[in-house]
Amino acid sequence: MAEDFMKPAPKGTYEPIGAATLQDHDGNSLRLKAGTTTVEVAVLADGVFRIGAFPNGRNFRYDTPATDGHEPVAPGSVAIEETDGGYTLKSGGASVGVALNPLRISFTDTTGLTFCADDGELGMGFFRTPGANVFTKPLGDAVKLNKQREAGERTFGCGQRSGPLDKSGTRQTFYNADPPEGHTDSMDNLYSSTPFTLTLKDGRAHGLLFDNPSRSVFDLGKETPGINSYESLGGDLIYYVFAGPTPKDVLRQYTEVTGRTPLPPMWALGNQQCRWSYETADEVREIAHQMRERDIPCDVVYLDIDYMDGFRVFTWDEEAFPKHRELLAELKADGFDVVAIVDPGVKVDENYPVYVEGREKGYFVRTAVNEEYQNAVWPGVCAFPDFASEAVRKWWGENHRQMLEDGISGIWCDMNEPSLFVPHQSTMPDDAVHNSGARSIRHGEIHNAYGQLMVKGVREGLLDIAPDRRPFVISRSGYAGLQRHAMQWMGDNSSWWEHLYMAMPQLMNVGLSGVAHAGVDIGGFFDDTTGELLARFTEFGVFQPFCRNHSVKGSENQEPWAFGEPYESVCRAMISLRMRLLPHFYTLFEESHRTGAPIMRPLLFEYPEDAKTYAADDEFLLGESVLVAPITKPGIEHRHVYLPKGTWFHYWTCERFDGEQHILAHAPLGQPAVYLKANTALPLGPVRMNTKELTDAPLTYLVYSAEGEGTATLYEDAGDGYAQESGEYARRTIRTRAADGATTITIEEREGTFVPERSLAIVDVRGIERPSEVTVNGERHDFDYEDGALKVRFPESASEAVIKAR
Ligand code: MIG
Repeated sequence: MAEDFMKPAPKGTYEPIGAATLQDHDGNSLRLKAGTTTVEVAVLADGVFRIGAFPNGRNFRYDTPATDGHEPVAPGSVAIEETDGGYTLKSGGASVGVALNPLRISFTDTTGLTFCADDGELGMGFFRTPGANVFTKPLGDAVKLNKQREAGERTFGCGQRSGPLDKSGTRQTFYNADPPEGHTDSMDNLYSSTPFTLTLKDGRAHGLLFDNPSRSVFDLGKETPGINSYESLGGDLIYYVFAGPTPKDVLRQYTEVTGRTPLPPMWALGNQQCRWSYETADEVREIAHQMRERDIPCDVVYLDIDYMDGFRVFTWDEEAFPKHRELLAELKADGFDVVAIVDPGVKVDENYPVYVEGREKGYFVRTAVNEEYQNAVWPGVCAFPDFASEAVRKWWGENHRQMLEDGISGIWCDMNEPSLFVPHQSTMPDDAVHNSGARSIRHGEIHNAYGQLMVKGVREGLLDIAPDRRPFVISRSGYAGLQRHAMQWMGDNSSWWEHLYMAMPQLMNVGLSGVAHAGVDIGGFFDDTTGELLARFTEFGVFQPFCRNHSVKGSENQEPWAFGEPYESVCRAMISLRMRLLPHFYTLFEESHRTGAPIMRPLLFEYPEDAKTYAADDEFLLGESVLVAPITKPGIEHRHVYLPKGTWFHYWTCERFDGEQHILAHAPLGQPAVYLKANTALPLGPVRMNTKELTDAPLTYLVYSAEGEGTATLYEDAGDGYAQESGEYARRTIRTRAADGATTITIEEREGTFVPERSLAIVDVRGIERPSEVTVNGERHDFDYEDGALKVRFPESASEAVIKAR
């Protein structure tokens, strides 16, 4: 059977669910019966619906890793109405309609638009194979859902992908794997699977989560233009529908079910330097030293697999890293946090306590014939923790205690698809068994969630060990809801211009799929980069939520200084700009934590009614107000940019543009095309070598002013810990209004009790003529005006500042 595990089992014949009858109902759900299948239709929150079909007399269960056992609180007021031939459940203006004969389900949003209607003929159903048994079909019957695809409907999301933003008319496979070098469209499934789509139709957004962590395929109008189908190898048929009607609503609704990104520690937003591997303590010291010596801001250095003793997790190579505690303390004193890699494979070694303990406690995955499942990874032959079990996750988490006590700040979880060496870059067979927990589960039933269950254990462990700190966990693999536990990096991209381009649609779809904290390796992982590619990659990379340069063993060095001038200066300037942008990034992280909104946003997220944004693959918004359009080809300085509705200013030259327009941007090396939205203040901090460096330097509100008005937000807190949850944060709204020759900027009173260190704030207004006078809170005030920039300083303590320039 071993050689068959990459191939799905024979599927059998599809049988749609037929007529159903009502069994019972409560305030927000109906239970129906169709043959031996029980179907539940529930309203979980306004605009959030859940459908579950449980075949063969199986019980209801929704506790997949996507929800992590959390269920939104049902709304108080669901109206259940009997209709001609079925029922309607209505809540908050959106509804689900259930027709009984045959059982077909459809939805209506608050604008009255019907969406996600079952295909009349195919509906939902199961693939039956007479005579199948647990060896021929270890996962039972495959399941399939068929929905009508409306004319003009466009599909986005689908988590981590290699192709363009728009997935309409394609087939997408969800099966976590460590793909061959050089991600391309020929293998659409990568390390992580988020079986979620966001669709747009007439500017209205809806979402669908097909919650099944076994191998799944979405066909988004490819096989049959009028059908979207969603299919999994086995298990139950559970899906959630999110009624929108804006993309923001869909992300809020989706993350109500799958969870939101916790606030990261501030240091994790700083610049990070990695390589496979900095192999000795002295090499790590040298990298840290170079960063400081060359004035290149850096918060984090990484330890890749070579810090371990023979790749045994939770050990140190004492020769290459003698006295590692001293090394970590020295780095800390110099403002560096250190993140270390931990893979799931545990070396089979009788003299290695982690293995021996895991084996004795029965904590490893078993084979179909109940032996320890073993395969080779970096350490040689390994066993694999059964992360589906809570006890195993707890044990795994606890194993990080010494690392944290030694001074490691964050944990990087790699190879957790899991990736295996035999055969090369394969993964665990579907018929392996997870039986350390409450129930026995075939690996194939939860394959796509293995990595996510690992990082759940790591995050919870770090929280137990250091309850006052915010855990920092990176994962390569994940499933829907990964954002609750870890941030995600995109794995092994290549040092190719194509991959600089690909990073944008990839990260935007990841963001639309709930994972806001994400990034690709700057400079590219595989292959050798060049000075120009590194510089252009960095021009893009510093705008990612996660900013880390990383590359493969044996490649050319690609630290920011590796190619000399002019590239080193470009990298320094870009990384310095990143540091200046941290107040804005942090504000976006807090918004995402509260609402699920992505940080790096496709234009369509803010402008869903403008169809021209749907193909804007190579530009993005940071929040609402910063538009970035990187250069992704060698030897050019110009590119096309689409500016959406509104007034925009070029960041470097202050040139003004009206939106809903295609323009040609000039972007010489060091000046990537960045545009700021008029009247939307951008909070900029000082350039620091790291985020721990104390500063009382003023904060600058950069405002490009044009007739009209706008608002922006600044959110701040201590940058780590949890005091913000009891009110120790500071949120300010900044309003800008330009009319009748005067620009008025109101920095509203601070909400929350956090008080920043600085004593001064600066308002820096562009796009206006030299004013004849400036007033602050009604009093005439000093100002500078130079090169078209008006600067006004005022005390940070001003509870409200109204700055008027006329
Ligand atoms: O088999 O730890 O994606 O970032 O440097 C390769 C070594 C294992 C893959 C990760 C990459 C990391 C590398 N790892």
